[in-house]
Amino acid sequence: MPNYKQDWQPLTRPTTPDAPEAGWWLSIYERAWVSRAMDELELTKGYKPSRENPAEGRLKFQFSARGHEVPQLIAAALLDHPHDGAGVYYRSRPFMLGIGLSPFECFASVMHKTAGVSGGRDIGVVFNHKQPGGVTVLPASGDVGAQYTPAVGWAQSIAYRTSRMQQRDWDGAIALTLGGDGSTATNGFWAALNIITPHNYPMVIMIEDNAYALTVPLRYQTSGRTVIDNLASFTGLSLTTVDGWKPQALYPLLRDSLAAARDNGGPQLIHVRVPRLTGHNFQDSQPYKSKQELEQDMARDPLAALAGYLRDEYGVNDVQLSDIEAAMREQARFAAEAAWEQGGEPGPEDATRHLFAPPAAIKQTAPNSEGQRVTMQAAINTCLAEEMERDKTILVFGEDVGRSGGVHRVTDGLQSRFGEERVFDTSLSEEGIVGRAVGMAVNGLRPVPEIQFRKYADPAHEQITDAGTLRWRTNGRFSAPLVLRMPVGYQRMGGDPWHAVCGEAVFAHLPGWQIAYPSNAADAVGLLRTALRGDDPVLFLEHRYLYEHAAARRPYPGTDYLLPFGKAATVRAGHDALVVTWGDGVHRAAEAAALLAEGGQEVEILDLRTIVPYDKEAVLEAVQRIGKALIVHEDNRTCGFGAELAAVIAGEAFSYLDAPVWRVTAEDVPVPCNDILFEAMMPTTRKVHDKLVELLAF
Ligand SMILES: Cc1ncc(C[n+]2csc(CCOP(=O)(O)OP(=O)(O)O)c2C)c(N)n1
Repeated sequence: MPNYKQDWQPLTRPTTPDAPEAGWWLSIYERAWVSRAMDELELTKGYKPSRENPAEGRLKFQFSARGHEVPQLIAAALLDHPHDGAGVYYRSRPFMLGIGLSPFECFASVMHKTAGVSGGRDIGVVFNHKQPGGVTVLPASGDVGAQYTPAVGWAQSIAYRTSRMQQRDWDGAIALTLGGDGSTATNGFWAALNIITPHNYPMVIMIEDNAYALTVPLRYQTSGRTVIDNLASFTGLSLTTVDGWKPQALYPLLRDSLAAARDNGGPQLIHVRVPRLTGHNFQDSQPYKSKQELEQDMARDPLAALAGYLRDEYGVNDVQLSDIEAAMREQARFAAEAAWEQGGEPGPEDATRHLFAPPAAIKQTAPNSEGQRVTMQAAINTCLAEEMERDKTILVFGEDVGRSGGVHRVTDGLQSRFGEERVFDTSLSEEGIVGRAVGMAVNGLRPVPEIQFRKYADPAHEQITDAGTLRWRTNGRFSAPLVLRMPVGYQRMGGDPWHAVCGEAVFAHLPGWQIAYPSNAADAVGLLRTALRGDDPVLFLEHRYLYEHAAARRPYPGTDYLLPFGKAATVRAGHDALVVTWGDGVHRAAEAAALLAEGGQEVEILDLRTIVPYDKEAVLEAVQRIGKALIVHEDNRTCGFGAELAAVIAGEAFSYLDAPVWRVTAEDVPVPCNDILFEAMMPTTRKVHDKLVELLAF
């Protein structure tokens, strides 16, 4: 028996591209049959998922690609530049088989074995793939449409590497994304089109239109007959359409579209009609399709059509075709058994592995404490410039950050210094900003996107959650080290519901993101530099009031100044009560502590500096020493990060407490504009002071 794990090779393009030789078509046919056989095998007893008796089936999910195989495999054969990138979705297994993922690995994935692409963590059809000198399949998402903007990031990275970095080996590389007809209604699809078309990025989108999104027919997704009709007036996008059951038309169209994208012909959208020969998944028996529709689907099976083409055009006979089918079925069976027997089981300790990069040693130096104090805004700007000078892969972008230097002036002057390819304005799509950053980070660049205000991260939430879990989902094969800068909180004139949101607790709840929330200029520099040199995604929260506020100014700490994440700072020592806080809370607490010191009471203030990871040791040590703790934060109270801290203190330092753990936080409402309402809602110095008085008297 051959070793299918090792012997499985990526498909190649035909040696005679104008008229592919029979052997090439047969390689497509064979692999299409492997895919078909795998899908069919997965629905047989012993494999088929069973709700009633989960132990009976080897699988928990089955998503069939029957009907989609041939176009995907032709695309895979043409995707052969060593720097090509691909965005895929859950119906892309034929494509994966084409680019070199073996049936053994595919089965190990759906059986949730360690040899699978996620080490047993993810649904086995949510793929990722890296191979030296071959196509990179970007970590896919279970979110429909989430594959588009990361692929855009890959395409933009190609453009950056060829034009700015002059890396000639990237010339001719492209990003290809596959997607279903339903996905053309998603934000990600439109965000992608709006980014790739004005910039002529080398990207191909192949829409596999099977006329249904789960049970919902196409007419609910798009107002034209197909998305292609609606896109007719879209400038900068080449549109083509083809039937997946016509191999003689399919191959030249894919060949020419991919070649055009490789040759500066700009973005291409290929619309391929395919039948979905089964339900959406193993549970769906398609009761919503008419008998006639079902018959029509069967009559349009691209695999049967390819068999006919091989017979008619290449003289392949029925015996040869049925021998191939039998051999491929055997191959699928062998791979399935091998995956079940040898795929490997993870240990319980694996569940929490690979959420973050392995800890790296940080070379810590003392900050320079001499000279003129600079604002936090200026300090971040200087740090970005220094790091961009050092590392040519850093790209800074977002709404208004380029020409104008950002609405907070944090990126002021960076575009004129580093050029438009490295510091640029983006389209108004937060999904596009974060999604493309993910693709760039996976590509090896170091993106530093800005979300203009915390509230406006809402449209990017899907990409943010997926970026956080990317390392874990791929069992540590991929990482997305991007630094997502985000202004938070109120400013000098007060607040409002849209520009003054903090919301760090929402992010702290998402696995995989580190979160920095500095309270002064020196810490901001140290943490930003560490973030820019690390291997994890980092949310870098910059408080708007502190951008220019005198209390947050510090001498510039130095060009190599780094601060480790998870190391709190004692900003004021004391023994009567402890305040644990971060960001602007540090300054509110400092003012309250100064007032209390006038009466002889000494409050200690611990500035967490980073929320994930946070310095649990320092918190518990201080609580044990002082016995009274108040948590102060500007985020809303319920399920705020203070609740987490209070639970940990209660759970791990209960016997040291001389008083309840209390919190001073924002009320559970949005930030109001009116000054009276604002004071009533915010954790003001007065409220911190009064609660400390109560705590000290307890
Ligand atoms: C953001 C999001 N919404 C809903 C779903 C549930 N869902 C999974 S597949 C699917 C239909 C997608 O249809 P289409 O893009 O046409 O691809 P097809 O399954 O037909 O290949 C839906 C609604 C999801 N996974 N992600």
